[in-house]
Amino acid sequence: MDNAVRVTAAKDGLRAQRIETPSWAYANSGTRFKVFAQAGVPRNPREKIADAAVVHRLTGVAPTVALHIPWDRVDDYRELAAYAKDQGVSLGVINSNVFQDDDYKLGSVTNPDPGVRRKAIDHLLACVDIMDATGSRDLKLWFSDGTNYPGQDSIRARQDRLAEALREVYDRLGDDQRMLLEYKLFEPAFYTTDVPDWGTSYAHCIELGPKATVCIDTGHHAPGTNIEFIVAFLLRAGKLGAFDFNSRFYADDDLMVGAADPFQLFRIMHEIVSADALRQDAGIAFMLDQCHNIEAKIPAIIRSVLNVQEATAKALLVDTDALAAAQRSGDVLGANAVLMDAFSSDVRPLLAELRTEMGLDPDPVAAYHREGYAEKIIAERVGGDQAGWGA
Ligand code: PSV
Ligand code: MN
Repeated sequence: MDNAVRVTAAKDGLRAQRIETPSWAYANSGTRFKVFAQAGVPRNPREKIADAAVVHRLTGVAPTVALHIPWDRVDDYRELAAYAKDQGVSLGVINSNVFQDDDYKLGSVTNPDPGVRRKAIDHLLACVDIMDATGSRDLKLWFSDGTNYPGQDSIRARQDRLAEALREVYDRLGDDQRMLLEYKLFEPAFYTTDVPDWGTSYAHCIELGPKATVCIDTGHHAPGTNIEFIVAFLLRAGKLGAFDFNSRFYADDDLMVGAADPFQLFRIMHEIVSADALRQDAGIAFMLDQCHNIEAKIPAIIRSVLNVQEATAKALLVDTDALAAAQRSGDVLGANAVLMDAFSSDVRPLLAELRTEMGLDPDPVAAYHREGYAEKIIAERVGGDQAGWGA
């Protein structure tokens, strides 16, 4: 394939790419030390959706917004979906939340108390009802469940309880609905976590069946973990369902994707592209899961979308023929050079050109600042309670 053909193919891949933004990234967030409120922040799910629609209008590749229940609880989800449609976006993954009630101190679906387990499972089932109303395909499950001290609870019994809960929710899914099981090494539990890694998630998903797949949150690993290996393994097994993209320097930092380690993001996207899994019908949801604690939220989300696009563009520009030839002949340095050439290329002009072809501003961040949306929401969103964690 010559370079011009590769650039055209890369543009096609980029044009078809879809990146989902999270409703909570538009709201106030912080650390356990302090949440710094920002002016103009949404006060309800509709205003979050309106902000997500701006991101989509300027980038052209972010047409869905993920909801988090109960943070985005409304009386009528069909009506919310219709509102989203009017804004030019649609509702995406439903994120369940069984980590913020007092009842969940010792866990949710793995809690030793069957009454608490019932409450948690009922919430997950209610999330499937919401999916029916919004037309969402995916239910995302993340459990903060675990223990802090050796002996606190039976590790094995907790796995049994987890499997039982997952089974009940799995059996409630419709034919076109899926379950995404997210893992996280630690926090808030510090000794054991009930779904700490991709292997645990994968094992449960295999046991459950084809509608259960793994969600990789890039911030949920031990430092130094080779995430692209996990991506490659799960792709091969047909069990990669989604990404929660973000960056981490230390733990679950939830910073902008591509900010801490753009090379890692490129390596991940290279695995995706080489497995031909960028296509929408490959069924992988590419989502952001970020919190913008000190930076302006909407431009940070736009920047994040652009960062994913840049890593994807580089991955699409890899000279696959040269790479395969170098790999076949055992040319270690040659193979590595092919990959590094693609990573080192400046794809910003290509992306700017693509945006112009798509009828977009070539610089979405500049366009955002120019059009005065930030000033408009600061002026309009006065009074009421700003949305944030737990609201
Ligand atoms: C947990 O840390 C997590 O990554 C899950 O995806 C949650 O739903 C999300 O964060 C909430 O911010
Ligand atoms: Mn996540």
